[in-house]
Amino acid sequence: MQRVFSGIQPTGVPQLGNYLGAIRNWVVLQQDHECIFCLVDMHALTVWQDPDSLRQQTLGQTACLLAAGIDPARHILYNQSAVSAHARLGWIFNCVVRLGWLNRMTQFKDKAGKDRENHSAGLYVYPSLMAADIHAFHATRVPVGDDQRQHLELANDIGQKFNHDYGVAFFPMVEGLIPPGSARIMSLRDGTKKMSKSDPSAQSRIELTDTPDEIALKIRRAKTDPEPLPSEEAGLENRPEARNLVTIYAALTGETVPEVLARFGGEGFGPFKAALTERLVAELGPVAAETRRLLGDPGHLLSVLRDGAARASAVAEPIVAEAERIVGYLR
Ligand code: AQP
Repeated sequence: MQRVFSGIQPTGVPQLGNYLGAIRNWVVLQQDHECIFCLVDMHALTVWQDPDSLRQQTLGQTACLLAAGIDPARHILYNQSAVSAHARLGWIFNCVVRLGWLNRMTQFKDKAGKDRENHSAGLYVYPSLMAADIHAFHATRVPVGDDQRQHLELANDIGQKFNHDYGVAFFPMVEGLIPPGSARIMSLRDGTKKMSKSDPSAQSRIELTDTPDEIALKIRRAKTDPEPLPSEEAGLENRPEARNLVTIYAALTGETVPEVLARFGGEGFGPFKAALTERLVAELGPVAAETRRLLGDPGHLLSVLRDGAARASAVAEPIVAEAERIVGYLR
């Protein structure tokens, strides 16, 4: 059985892009893979986090993931900082990765913007820690959203360079599982910007804990343009907000964009937004209700994470100890 590793940053409440690009796919993969799911709090720290909020968000995301269908009895769910293998292999990979490779990472450029000098070194080396997250488990499959494609390629480059530098065949190649037809879900306020947990505007995203009324309001207020929806996909050209809403609808129903347009093309946004709200509420309503219930018992959430960390350590420890032996650490 192939081993899957994937992570999510506890930087806020999971949003619709996290759900459609990652979490929904994780739930399905549990059927025929050995899965390790991680709340990557060390990655979250690459951007300033209020300590109490980080703890709270880690528990909150645990509740969301359990509510969405992650099964911690059959698979592993834990937070990254509780397993030292990540930091240890991350350091080795910092010494394997080349600066030129990191300089090409578009996510760093996007997040740092023009103010590069004032960002943490952690944000810059984020991709080598991500490579360590995966390789510490000898995971071969990594489900991620479309935005993580470049980081995954780098994880393979780092693993292969380690193998080459030390003359071993130790780290396997990793395959990204990017859901078919998956698109980047964009902000509801600006169709050219990715939907994000940490966007300052809560109106820009649907959160997994939103009530039906909040979902309805955010979709009603979602930016659109004055034209009706087109009947063909070509008509979405240069209409990023319209494209985004149609993409979300298609992802929720499993239809293609042309199929959605065949139904709604020619109509204004009013009826389409109402239909979209109905779909969102049907999909996310039960997740939000279960999340609220689980948040009532933080002790249970903590015990799920602690048990997951012990099991994750048992898998990663021999792999990382062997990498440490290969590089020449004295024990
Ligand atoms: N907008 C998106 N569309 C599709 N997939 C997305 N993912 C995130 N946003 C979108 C996928 O969700 C998984 C977990 O993401 P993450 O929390 O590790 O980091 P992120 O991509 O930086 O997500 P956010 O919400 O934008 O977090 P912040 O605001 O903290 O930077 C990944 O598989 C990602 O592809």
